[in-house]
Amino acid sequence: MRIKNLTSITFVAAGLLALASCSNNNNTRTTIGDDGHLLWFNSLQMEAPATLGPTTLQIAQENIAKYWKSDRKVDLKLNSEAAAELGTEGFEIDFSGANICASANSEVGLLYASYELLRLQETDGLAAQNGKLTSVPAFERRVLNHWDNLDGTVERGFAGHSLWKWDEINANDVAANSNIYAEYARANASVGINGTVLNNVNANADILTEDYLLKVKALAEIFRPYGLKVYLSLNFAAPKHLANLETSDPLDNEVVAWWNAKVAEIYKLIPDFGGFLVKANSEGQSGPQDYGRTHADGANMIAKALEPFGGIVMWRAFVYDAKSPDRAKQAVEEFMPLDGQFAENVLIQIKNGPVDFQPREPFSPLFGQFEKTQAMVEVQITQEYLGHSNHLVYLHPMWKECLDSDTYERGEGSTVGAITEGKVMPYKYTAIAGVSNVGNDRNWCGHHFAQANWYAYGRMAWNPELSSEQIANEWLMQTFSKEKKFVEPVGKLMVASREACVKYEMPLGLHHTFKGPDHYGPGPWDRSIRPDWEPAYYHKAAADGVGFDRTMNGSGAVAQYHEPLQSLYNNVATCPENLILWFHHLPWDYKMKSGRTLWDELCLTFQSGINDARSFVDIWNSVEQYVDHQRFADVKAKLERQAKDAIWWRDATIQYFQQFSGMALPEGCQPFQQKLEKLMKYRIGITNYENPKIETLPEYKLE
Ligand code: BDP
Repeated sequence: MRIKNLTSITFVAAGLLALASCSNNNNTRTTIGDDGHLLWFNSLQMEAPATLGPTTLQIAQENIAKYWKSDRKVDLKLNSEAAAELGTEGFEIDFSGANICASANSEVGLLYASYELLRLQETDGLAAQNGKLTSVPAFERRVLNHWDNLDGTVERGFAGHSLWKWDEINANDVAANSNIYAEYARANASVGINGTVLNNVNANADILTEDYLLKVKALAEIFRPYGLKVYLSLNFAAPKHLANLETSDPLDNEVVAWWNAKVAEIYKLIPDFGGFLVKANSEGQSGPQDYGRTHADGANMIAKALEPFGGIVMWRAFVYDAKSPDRAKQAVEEFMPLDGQFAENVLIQIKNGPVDFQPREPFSPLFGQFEKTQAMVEVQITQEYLGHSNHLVYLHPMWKECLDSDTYERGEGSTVGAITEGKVMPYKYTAIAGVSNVGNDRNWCGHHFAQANWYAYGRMAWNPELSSEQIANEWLMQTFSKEKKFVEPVGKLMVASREACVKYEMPLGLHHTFKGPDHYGPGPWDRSIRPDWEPAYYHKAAADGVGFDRTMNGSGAVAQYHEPLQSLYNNVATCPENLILWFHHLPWDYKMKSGRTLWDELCLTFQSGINDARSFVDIWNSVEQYVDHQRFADVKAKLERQAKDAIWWRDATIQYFQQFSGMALPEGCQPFQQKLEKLMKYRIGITNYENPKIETLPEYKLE
């Protein structure tokens, strides 16, 4: 059809819309949110916010004025008398009177209260409320880490390009900027996220130039009414790069003066600037060790500059050396000798596990070991190792597993969560970080269900007690449909999806068996420029068995855990089987608790992961009537892809291991669909970590 003029375009568009709604039955909400852009505001059909304008209080008031549907009036009250324990961000909602009364010490507390009310309304949670609901965030700083580069690419980003259009950000007329930034800030505020690190930890020093800082200021002004503070990743060598100093030595007076002046310049522009995130002396990034100084010297120099302004340093513990026989031990080895040396406004930002965001790792032992240093957890929301934005993997169960892990370091109950919330030792600052999965894709996160991970991260950072089920269900109700026949099965699917991914990617404690460097797809044979980037470093598959011996007879990493964990992990008979190959190298015919050999168990666990992924397609097909056609089709295609990928992962990993075990597939396993030789030849064309473009995906059949 040739479209001749504007009128006919409108006509065609209207016709398509009409068609779309005809093709769905009554239960389906065919809305303008079909493309997923409205996130969890879909059920409210929230309008796009203005880029700039209303104050925090006005946003809270408008939330209620526009979107509150009940006859009961809501009063928003600032500075209530009873509210001291609510702190600066908490709120109380009193449902007992004729009017519902929300009170808080600050405007942002009321803003959070308004989102809580809307969430309760949209998830049928109001009826259960009759007394007072008090809500105070568990972590003071609930931060997103964007690994966004200044050139617009996103490291490990799978949702298009960076949201930040640095070339287009208008520093002189903030209101003229795109309102996507306000939409982004609103989404964060609605789930309690109050900080955002705008740039990649592999930081370009240029972010600290005046040109960029003016743009950062413009973004900060858009974010401010939503309670969202801006932080930046810094490049430790910035004094050399930007000011041509001869050194970036943290004990050099000129360097110290440069940072002091730079920090003062930032606070002049952005009075509520949150602070810096630092990746130093890791994977080629510069750091204090370049000058014979320690992480503490480096962190404290920056911390001192920030201190008068209330800023913090989040100094990452992600360090490892190519020559080490066990990378999992290195953060403890490098940071424990510095315990007690860090300034009060330094937090050590530690990945949940000791290696690198694998589908399952034990918790990092550094959390418990620190006695005098504030630790914070870093989780990864973007699915670097969990199927990128092609797989539906709801990550909350994985993060909660870490927060709920008991370190036993300060007696029973000193969980990672309790420690980092400052409940075990008093912390001046508490924080949590999540590596963002947001890009400029229309649906923000690449996969519609990846939005749930952004949502869940915020909800967890505010309240780590919430269950995975609750968060999944409330997200589904707001994002898709309140229909019980939809929420129940799909909620279960979400909660099961992380374990499914562990099973089809790398079960029983296996880790890092990916194809590099994109970390998508199986590649246990893969080679790299560094031995510790090669899968064989981790799986150690050989004729005598598989797994990494981290016992006292092996690398000794178990010794970094407090008793009873040390003995529990060290002893193969007591080591949890879901981590057994993390801690033990075992013969292929090792007898598992099920009575099966390790080999059979491995094959059958992969198969069970395939079955789960396959069942997700069926579950999704069964709820078609409750989902708009566009999101239904998008998710269906990705779920099919995920189920095929699960077979691919199994085919490749098991056939590769079979070369060493010499054992056959046990009964209950589907035959291989593709031969190892062929699978080893597949190359995936991913460049710049942008949307994965798989050019040569092996052909798989689902049936
Ligand atoms: C690894 C990523 C790499 C990051 C690094 C980090 O592969 O792209 O730069 O972590 O956290 O997981 O610094």
